[in-house]
Amino acid sequence: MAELEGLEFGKSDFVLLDEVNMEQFMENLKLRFEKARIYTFIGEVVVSVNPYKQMDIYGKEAIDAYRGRELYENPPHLYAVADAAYKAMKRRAKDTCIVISGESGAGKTEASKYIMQYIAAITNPSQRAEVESVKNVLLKSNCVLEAFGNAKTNRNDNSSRFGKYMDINFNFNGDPTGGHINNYLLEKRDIHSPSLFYSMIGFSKEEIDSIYRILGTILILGNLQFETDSESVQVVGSEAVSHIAGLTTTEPDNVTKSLLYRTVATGGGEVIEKGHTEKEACFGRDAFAKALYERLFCWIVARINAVIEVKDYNPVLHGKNTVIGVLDIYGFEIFDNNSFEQFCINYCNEKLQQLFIELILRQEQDEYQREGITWRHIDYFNNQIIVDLVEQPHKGIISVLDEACLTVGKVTDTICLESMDAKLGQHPHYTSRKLTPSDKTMEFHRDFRIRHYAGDVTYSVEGFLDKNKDPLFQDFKRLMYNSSNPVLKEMWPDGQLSITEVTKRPLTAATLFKNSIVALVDKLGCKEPYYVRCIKPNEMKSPVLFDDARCQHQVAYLGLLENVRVRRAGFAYRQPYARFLQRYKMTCEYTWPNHLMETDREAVEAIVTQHGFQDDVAYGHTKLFVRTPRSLFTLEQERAALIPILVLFLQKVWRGAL
Ligand code: AD9
Ligand code: MG
Repeated sequence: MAELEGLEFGKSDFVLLDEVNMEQFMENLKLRFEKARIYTFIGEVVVSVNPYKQMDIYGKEAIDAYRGRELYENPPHLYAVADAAYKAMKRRAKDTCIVISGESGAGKTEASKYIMQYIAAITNPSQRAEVESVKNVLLKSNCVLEAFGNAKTNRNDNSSRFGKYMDINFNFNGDPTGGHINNYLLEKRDIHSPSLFYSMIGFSKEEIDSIYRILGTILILGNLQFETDSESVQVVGSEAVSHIAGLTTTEPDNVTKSLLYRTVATGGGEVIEKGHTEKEACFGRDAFAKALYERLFCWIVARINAVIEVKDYNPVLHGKNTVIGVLDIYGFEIFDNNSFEQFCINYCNEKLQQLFIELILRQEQDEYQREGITWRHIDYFNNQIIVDLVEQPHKGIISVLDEACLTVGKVTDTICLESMDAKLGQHPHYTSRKLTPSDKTMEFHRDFRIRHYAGDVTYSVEGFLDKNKDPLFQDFKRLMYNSSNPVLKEMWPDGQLSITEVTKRPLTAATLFKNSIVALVDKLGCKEPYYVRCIKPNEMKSPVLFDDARCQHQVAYLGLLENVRVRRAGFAYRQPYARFLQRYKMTCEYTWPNHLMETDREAVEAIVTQHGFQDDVAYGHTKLFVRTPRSLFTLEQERAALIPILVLFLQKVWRGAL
């Protein structure tokens, strides 16, 4: 609860509001934004508003001010959370994670970069070369991934089209030893003009050459046209094909064949070649370009992981290996036209909200109950019901989609929508709009609506099935696998299967995505979480505009008010009696060097009473709960002042002077 700034900048912790309601919350948020105070705490959570201008608050001076300090000693800042996560990791050997959430353009990626920079700045004070090189690679990997994974959208000029979770591993010294990156669903639209990149780490010349060749192929595919003459489909012009063959080191004839035909196995096990229609050929070409990009991206992530992987770690020699995870993942998206990608992104945000509820709200309440502390129950909306709507086996939307994709024969998006309507029509968070003619066109809607925790989103079903299936014909995979370029071949191991072997259907895109998000949530769930909640102040990318309605909507769906309520009703700090005693027993005459009381709890009571903050605490069955961090701050200061005296004392004892 930093109160170090004057009140003209508003309250630096929402917990300090006179009353917890939306009006006061928004007033404070707006005032702080206008005074260029873009960060505000809710206890340990940092709420950040995108300033849309360069701020002079990230330099060396700021880093020094936050290094090793307690959260409440400085004004709210990303560095304060980064330091808290780092301290928990270093002092208590806890794995921690920093979850950065918010909608597109709210400032998540920028925040993750500042956090990484901070961690890089405060580690390895002795400048050991091998640690410096690890840090360098970790920071640089971000540029490479951004060059590949970002695109300009109408909501953000530099929008991440993939979610990124990065684990940073630390040794017992608290220095980074390596890391690991997971990426989630690279959006496959609008990536026909990849940006070039320059900072390659650990790639061989041959690999870099291959990357450029693949990018070249994608660009050519983007311009490749088909024409239909006398019933057969042709590629327009012959240069494109020979270009592609040259770049991918494959045979031009095979390239043409893959573009115009597909191999199919008949029911009797016969293998035949079937010519594409022009439409199918276009579809195949686009799927090929997208798959090339996607595999290239995954391959680059895998290569970066190979470089940053922790090597030669010996737990016996090096102690426990701890981790800080940083998650930067696309926020909730509501566009004019929402499709499969938005469906996945929004599902992911439901899962993260569920984790937030789980960790912050429920755990907090459960603990008070367990410890026998009087506690007023806080009502909050539990979005599990929406998570179930999407992911429940046999019933949820993903399962209906998958079923439709696996059905042999022609299942269209509309048929799939009917099946969803039939199964989910009664669900309180699902609305079918199929039977309502749209007002202007009198056409029937082909969409469904989900009442997300963040608001209603209408999804158009068009293209859902194609995007959910693996749309790439096996012929392209085989073409790539047969390339004489080893790098390319490595990216397409599934190309070695013949058509009769490809019987088992690959997992659908939605199921793969779901599995990766479930794994992510498991990973986060076992770490101590820290949160950065990003808010986008306006749609104009303006540094001066605070759009009240837009901001209020975000505050509502991020659950920030509930967060404040829980925090206020609760206790900022807690510790088992024994641990508390061990740390602070030197500050009280009754407990130093050892107490004579019956229980540790009584000894702790003696310390608390001696320092006069008995009204600020509650005694649980096993732990002491402290309402405001200030009380603890006093204890910490006293302890810090006593330590040198104690050391002197002990030295004298040691030398026999006493
Ligand atoms: V998306 O879900 O990837 O589309 P993000 O990641 O939430 O989105 P991003 O971090 O890319 O948003 O921020 C968008 C833009 O806002 C940046 O390109 C900056 O121009 C601007 N921004 C965000 N945070 C800051 C900041 N702390 N200081 C200055 C900022 N500018
Ligand atoms: Mg981003």
